[in-house]
Amino acid sequence: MRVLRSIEEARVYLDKGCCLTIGNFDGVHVGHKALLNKLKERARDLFVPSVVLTFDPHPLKVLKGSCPPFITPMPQKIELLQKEGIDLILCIEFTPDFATISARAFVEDILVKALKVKEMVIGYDYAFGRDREGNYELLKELGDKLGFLVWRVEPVYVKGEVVSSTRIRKMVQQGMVWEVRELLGRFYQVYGEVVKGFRRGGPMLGIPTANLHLVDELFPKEGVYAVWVEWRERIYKGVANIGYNPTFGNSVLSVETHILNFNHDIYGEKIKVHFVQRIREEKKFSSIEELKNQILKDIEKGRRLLDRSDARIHNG
Ligand code: ADP
Ligand code: RBF
Ligand code: MG
Repeated sequence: MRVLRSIEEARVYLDKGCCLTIGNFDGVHVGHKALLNKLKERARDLFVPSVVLTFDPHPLKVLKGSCPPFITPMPQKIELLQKEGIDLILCIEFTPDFATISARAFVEDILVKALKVKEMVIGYDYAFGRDREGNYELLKELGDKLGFLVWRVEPVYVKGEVVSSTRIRKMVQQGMVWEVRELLGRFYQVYGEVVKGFRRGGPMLGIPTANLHLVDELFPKEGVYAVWVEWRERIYKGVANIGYNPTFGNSVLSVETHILNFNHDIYGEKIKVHFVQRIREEKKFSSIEELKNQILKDIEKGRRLLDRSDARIHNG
C-alpha cells in the first residue's frame, strides 16, 4: 500500500484509472469495512487500484476550528487501512481554499481528470464539498455524464442501531470498551509514546506504570481497565488507570499502564494499549497501602479477564 500526499503524486499510479472512496473513516469500523470490501471487490474486477481519499487536517478543524477527538489519529488510520488491503491512500491537505471548490468542479477536475476514477463507492449518508452539495444524487448525475459508476453502500447495524463514529465515540467516553469492540471489529486502542510522570509508580508503590503522552485523541472514561499492551511486536497483559490519581491530589489526567511480568525501561518508546474491559472507577484512598492493595487485586482481576477466550486479541 502507498500513502500519497498530493494529487500530482497520485497521477503517476493511476494511469489505468481507479476505484475510489472518499471520507474521513475515523475509527475504520465495521461500517467502513463493509464499504472498503465493496471498493476492493470493484477494483479487483476492473484490474485497477483501490483508492481511499481522505483529508488532513480534518475539514471541520480547518473550517470551524475544532473537530471531535479522533478514534484513530492518522497514523493508526493508515495502519488499519493497510490491514484492510487498500492499494493507495491519498491524504490531501485540507485548506480553506480547498473548501471553496464546488462539488462539481471537484468531481470533474480532480476525480475524473486527475485520478481517472472508473467507479466510486460511498457510504449511505456521504456528502462532501461546499455546503455538502456533493451527495449520492449529484455523483450519480455526474457519473452518467462523465462516465463513472457510483455504488452506495448500506449502513451496518449492531444491536439494532447504525454503526457510526459518533456512536463509537460516545461508547468509549462512557467506558463501554467491551461493547464497542463489536462496532470496531477489534478492541479500542490508543498508541503513543511513554513519558515521565511523577515517578511514584515504581518507587512509592512498587507498581511501575508506563504513562502515555496524551494527544488530541479519544480516551475511555476515567477508571481502571484490563488491557493488552503491544511493545516491539510483542503482546503483554496489563492493567491501565485513566484519571487524576485522586489519592495524590493530582490535577492532570494521566493514562498509565502496569505491564504484567515485564521489566524494561521503555521511556521514549511507543506502545499500543488495547482496552478490553473496564474493572472499576478510580477512587481516592486514604493511604498508599490501601491503594497498593487495591491495585494488586486489580492485577489479579485483569489477569483473569484476559485469560478468557473471548478476550483474546486477534486483529492488531
Ligand atoms: P513515571 O511516573 O515516570 O511513569 P513509574 O514509577 O510509574 O514512573 O515508572 C514507569 C517506568 O518504569 C515506565 O515508563 C517503564 O519505563 C518502566 N517499567 C518497568 N517495568 C514496568 C512495568 N512492568 N510496567 C510499566 N512500566 C514499567
Ligand atoms: N490512583 C488513585 O488515586 N486511585 C485509584 O483508584 C487508582 N487505581 C489504579 C489502578 C491501577 C491498576 C493502576 C496501575 C494505577 C491506579 N492508580 C490509582 C494510579 C496510581 O495513583 C499511580 O499509578 C501512581 O500515582 C503512579 O503514577
Ligand atoms: Mg507511571
